[in-house]
Amino acid sequence: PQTINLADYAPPSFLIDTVDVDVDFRRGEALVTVQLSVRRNPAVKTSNDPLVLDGEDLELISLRLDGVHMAPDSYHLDAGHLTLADLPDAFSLETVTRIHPDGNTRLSGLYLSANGYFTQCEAQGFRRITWFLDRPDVMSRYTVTLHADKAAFPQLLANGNPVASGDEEGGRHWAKWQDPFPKPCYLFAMVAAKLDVLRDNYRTTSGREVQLAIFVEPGKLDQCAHAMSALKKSMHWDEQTFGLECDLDHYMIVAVGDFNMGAMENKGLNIFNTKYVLARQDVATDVDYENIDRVVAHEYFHNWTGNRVTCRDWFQLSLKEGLTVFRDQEFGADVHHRSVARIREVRGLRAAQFPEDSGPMAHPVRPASYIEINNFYTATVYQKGAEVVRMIQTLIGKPAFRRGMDLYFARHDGQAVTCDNFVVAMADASGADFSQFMRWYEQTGTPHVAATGRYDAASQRYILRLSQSCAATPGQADKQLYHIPVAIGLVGPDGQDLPLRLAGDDSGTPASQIVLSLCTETQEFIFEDVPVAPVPSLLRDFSAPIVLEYAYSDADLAHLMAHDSDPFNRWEAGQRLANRLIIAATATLSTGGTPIWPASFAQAAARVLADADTDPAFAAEALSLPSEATLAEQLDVVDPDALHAARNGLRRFLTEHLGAEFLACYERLAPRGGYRPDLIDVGHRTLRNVCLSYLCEADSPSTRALARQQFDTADNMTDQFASLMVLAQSEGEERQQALDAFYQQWQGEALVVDKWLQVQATSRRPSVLNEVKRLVEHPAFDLRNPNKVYSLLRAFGSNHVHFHAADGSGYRFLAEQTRQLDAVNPQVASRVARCFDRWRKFDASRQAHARAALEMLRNHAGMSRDLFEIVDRQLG
Ligand code: B3K
Ligand code: ZN
Repeated sequence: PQTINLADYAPPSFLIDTVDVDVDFRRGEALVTVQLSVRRNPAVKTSNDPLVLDGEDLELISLRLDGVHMAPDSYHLDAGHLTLADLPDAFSLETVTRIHPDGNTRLSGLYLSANGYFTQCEAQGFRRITWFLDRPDVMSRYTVTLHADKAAFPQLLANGNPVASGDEEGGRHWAKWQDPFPKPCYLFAMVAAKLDVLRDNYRTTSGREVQLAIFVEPGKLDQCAHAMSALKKSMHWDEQTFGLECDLDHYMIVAVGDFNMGAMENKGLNIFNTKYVLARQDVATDVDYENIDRVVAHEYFHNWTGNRVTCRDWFQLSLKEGLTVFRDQEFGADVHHRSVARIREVRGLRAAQFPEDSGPMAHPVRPASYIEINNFYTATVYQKGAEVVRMIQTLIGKPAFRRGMDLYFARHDGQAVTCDNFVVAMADASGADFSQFMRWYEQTGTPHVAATGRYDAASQRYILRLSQSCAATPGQADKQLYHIPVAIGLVGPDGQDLPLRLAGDDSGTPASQIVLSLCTETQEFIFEDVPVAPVPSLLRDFSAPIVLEYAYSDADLAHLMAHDSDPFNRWEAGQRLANRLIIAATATLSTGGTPIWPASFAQAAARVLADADTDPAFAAEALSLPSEATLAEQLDVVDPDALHAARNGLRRFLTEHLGAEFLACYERLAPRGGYRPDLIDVGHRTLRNVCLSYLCEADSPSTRALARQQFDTADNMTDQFASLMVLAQSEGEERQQALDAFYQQWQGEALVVDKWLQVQATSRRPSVLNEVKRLVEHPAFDLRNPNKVYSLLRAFGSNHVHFHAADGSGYRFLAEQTRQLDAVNPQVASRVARCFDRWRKFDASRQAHARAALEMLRNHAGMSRDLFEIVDRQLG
């Protein structure tokens, strides 16, 4: 397969001003008639370039140029392209194409799902519907007419506004939609289906009425209220925070059960995975409710950051994704719990993005090349991209950041632009120099910053020395220096922040926290008038996506855990302690020893529990240990069995010492009746369920009874699922009973069945692979449904200890499933294959098993481009 390079970008030779689409759905086929008004791009000098339209799996029926039928010898058709030469400067082109949505298992382009037809065009699905210049810098005005059987497909939807509709003979009907905004074709969407609809409306600050609608599978209307409220909250938040109003008359969300990713921001017609729409207290957890808020907000925010201002090319993907994730993060922080939101973001970054950045798929936030663009919707482009935007805000401050956003829209509304355009707007609005900062977009890898501190009592000075480095990554041996914002405070012995005054800076009153810019390899920062030796609180609120090393003593960490005014660093101090203990214990276990856990750690956890009532959600995070995937990154050669035993050993140690405290907390937080997904109740449930999971480490009849009782009496999915999760680890008979009862109760709710699969695939029990193999054959599983695949197969691939089983059984199983999946849905197959990314971090024998599994995959006939790129890099 061919590699596409950013360096080869050239503007399109032709532009397409208007697109008139007519789709006739008949007997499992769709006849797509499209009129394009095309002209040569005045910005491109050459006058005789041919027009090369993209097309994939299309059957061309006829072609007319300015109304005149074109004979097959007057154009050129090859796999993927329709080429027309000797064209006038402006012309109309009509194509008639037949497509087969019923057989489209890739879920890209137009496809059949339960209740009707749906589309997914980003990144390159539009070419699977019709011939087009399928690239984001070609923006056009669309009109869409749909025709279909009226009884089977009562809803006919497309982007923009409904302009006309009517009946046709044979029980059919049609509807015409017009989108007033020019858009790239990746934002095109249409739906022909039988769905229920929840309607509402929203009035913007300037008085515009927006009609809101959420379409769902019949019978699910009682699961739409939360998504609707999320949409209205998002609209309000974007007006308040960024002065951005909705520009549409109609904003529609359509939920579909078969969907490759989370959701899609098509202009005015978002299409969502049901997972991010449907919620009711008995079927969705608190985390689901929060995720729905975030994803609804994310897609809504794209209307400005992505749709009004879009990407010039797919290398600029983070222009819209990094920025929009940052926006949904800030929204989530405002409507939920700011520090817990931040903690979870950083957990996610460490568990997924850091490993990605030091593995075979490492790529810059703005990649320089790709084989298949769908492989680059990654933690790096999304989450690290959001961190890069956040660093800009941290460096220039919120008011300047807002001015930068305003300037960005003033300059680029209606355009397809690059990441540079965004950063230049931020620089111009703030006066800051971001030239060195741009390396965050270009270099791969996670920088490390080593910090040392020295207190000089005689001169009352504290000298902080920071040194940056970044290890070589594939294709980038030498790294240039980064511009790293390091937010810091100095915590005194009484736990208060000391006032900070940098030597040579006499301006204003000393702050309790400042942002240092580390731009050289090593830099010293001297703080004056420091009355006592402080404990430095470094990288507050995780001000940069780096690894910060500082030789904290256990006492320093306990001090920060108890007192740091920065909640993130209070949490971080506990993570550092736990991390240190687990890594040391892993080494001990690997060499046949028995770890000894310090009582001080149990005491620190006891203090967290004792203070838990002030902020239970935070306490829950503080009591949760770093994940095995995160811990594994710190080891040169991972012994997954020892790591697993070490981490669980520390959990059991806490249970043994704090059993009474966990139980007391569990009982104190008993539900007060009535379910509310609000800050207080969510905090209580989260902490209570963390206590339950510690209590159940004992796996005794009494703890199983406790979990079983919660399972039987819960009036909400959060509590029911939390108890199922702990029972699923148990060796007692309660395990199978609970799993069976859960399936009996929820087999009609697809999203709950996904949870049932996931809880079994992620179990610690030694027999998990056999259970997963049985579940692949279970009627509840379906290789064609991405949610099922993610819940069972990818979840198993994230089961650190069992996927990396010493005998290679986990590798063989997942590779074989991936091979079968690739023939059905390459995008999903390549996501599952990413579970193999870290195979080289394990011992020689595991590596040999993994290599054999990957080579089997690489050698299979008819492998997709998607999967090829992943496996080829992994075998590298
Ligand atoms: N923009 C879509 C992602 C499309 C992925 C294509 N493989 C969802 C989002 O980020 O909002
Ligand atoms: Zn997005």
